Amino acid sequence: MKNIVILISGGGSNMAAIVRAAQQGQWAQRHGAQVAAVISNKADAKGLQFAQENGIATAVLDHKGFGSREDFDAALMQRIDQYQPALVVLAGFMRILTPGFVAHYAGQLLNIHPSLLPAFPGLHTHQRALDAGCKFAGCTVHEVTQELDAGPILEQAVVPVLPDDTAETLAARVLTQEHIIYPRAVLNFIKNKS
Ligand code: NHR
Ligand code: GAR
Repeated sequence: MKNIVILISGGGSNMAAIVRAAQQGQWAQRHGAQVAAVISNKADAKGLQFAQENGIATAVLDHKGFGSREDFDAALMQRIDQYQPALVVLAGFMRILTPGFVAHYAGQLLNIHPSLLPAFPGLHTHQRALDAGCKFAGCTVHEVTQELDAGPILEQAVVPVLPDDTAETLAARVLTQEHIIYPRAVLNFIKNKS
């Protein structure tokens, strides 16, 4: 079985979209793949409950309990490797990962970023797109490399920016597209791995 481990920090709606796609698309039976675990760096991440309700193993590893990013990432790797994952998926995971972590999962680490990369890497993407006067925005699934939000692009989706948009209304419109492209990118990745 190809195990998928998903890292979250919050709502977990992208994680839930992937879990639902795996259930509805019978990924286990048809592709030998399953979401094996969901790991959060925040104990109060809402997505943890969804994962538990769907019979998926969960773990919390609070980065605040570690002295350095390297120590946190080492502990995170140990947790993840319990599941011998074929793929590690960042889904609203909000901690920048160390070079050691990225190297450990080279070629098997994906992220979804809420902008049309290479525009607006980093944080606060929706407000930055509004401030720049963009007429379109969107989201990008990419492979994670050492350089933040700069790895090879696998999928993108575009949404219009509307005249009265706030960062919140734009984020919500982008998020609906994230839920479409991320499960598709994960499935394609799994299929190409076999
Ligand atoms: N790590 C590496 N090495 N490369 C990438 O491309 C990564 C990554 C870790 C996370 C997701 C990314 C996004 O999609 C991601 C891509 C967090 C931050 C950040 O500044 C930036 C980008 C992303 C995720 N985090 C702060 C930090 O100090 C904490 C912010 C917070 O806790 O709210 O780590 O946008
Ligand atoms: C999503 O929009 C995701 O693209 C973004 O956070 C949201 C998480 O939603 N990720 C980042 O900003 C990473 N820095 P979710 O927890 O409901 O999937």
